Amino acid sequence: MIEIWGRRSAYNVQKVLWTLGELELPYRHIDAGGSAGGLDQAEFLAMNPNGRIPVLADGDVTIWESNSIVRYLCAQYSGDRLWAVTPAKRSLAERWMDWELATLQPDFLDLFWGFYRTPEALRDHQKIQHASARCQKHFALLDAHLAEHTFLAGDEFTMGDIPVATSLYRYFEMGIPTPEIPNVRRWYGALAERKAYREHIMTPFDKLYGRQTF
Ligand SMILES: N[C@@H](CCC(=O)N[C@@H](CS)C(=O)NCC(=O)O)C(=O)O
Repeated sequence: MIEIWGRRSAYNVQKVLWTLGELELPYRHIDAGGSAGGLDQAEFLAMNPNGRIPVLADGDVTIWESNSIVRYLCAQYSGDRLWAVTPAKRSLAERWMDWELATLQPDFLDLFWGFYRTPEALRDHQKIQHASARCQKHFALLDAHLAEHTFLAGDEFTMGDIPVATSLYRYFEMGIPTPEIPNVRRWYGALAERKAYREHIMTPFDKLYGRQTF
C-alpha cells in the first residue's frame, strides 16, 4: 500500500494527492506538518532529511520532493499516459515541472505568503506588488503557450500539467487582481472537469488567511 505523509492543505502535498487521484491508486494518508507536526522526529527525518512534506513510500521505495514523487508515480503506474517513455516527448512535460519549481513557485509563494498568509497590518505592500508583477509575467508566458496547445505538453493531459496547475485555484481565488489570461482560464476550466483536481486542488483554504504559523 502506498503511503503519503503531509497535510492536505500544503501546496506541494496537493500535487501528489492529485496525481494519486488521477491514477486511481489506493493509498494511506498520514497527516504530518503544520499543526500535526512530526517533521522533526527522527523517524520522519530518516525518510526526508529536509524535514519537509510530502514524502511518499511505496514498498521499499521512499521519495521526497513533490515533483520527483509525481514523476515516479506517473512512470510507475500510468503506462505511457501521463508519462512518456520517449525522452524527447517526456521533456515537453518535464520542462514545465522544472519551470514550476524554479520560476513560478518562488514568486507564487512570495505572493501567497506576503498577501494571503500575512495579517493585513503586517503586509509589505511593495513586496506584494513585486511578487504579483512577477507572477503576472509568468502567467502571461503560460497564456501564450496555451494559445497554441490544449495542455502544457500538447493535446493530452500529462504529468506536465500537475505542478503548474496546482497553483491556479489559489491564484484565482486569493483575492488579488489577476491579468486577462483567457487561455489559462480555458485550461483551468478543462482541469476543473477532472474529479481528482476538484477533490484535491479546488479545496477551501480560508483557514490559512492571515496565518503565518500552521
Ligand atoms: N521543494 C519541496 C518543498 C517542500 C516544502 O517546503 N513543503 C512544505 C509544505 S508545501 C513544508 O514541509 N512545510 C512545513 C509544514 O507544512 O509544516 C517539495 O516540492 O517537496
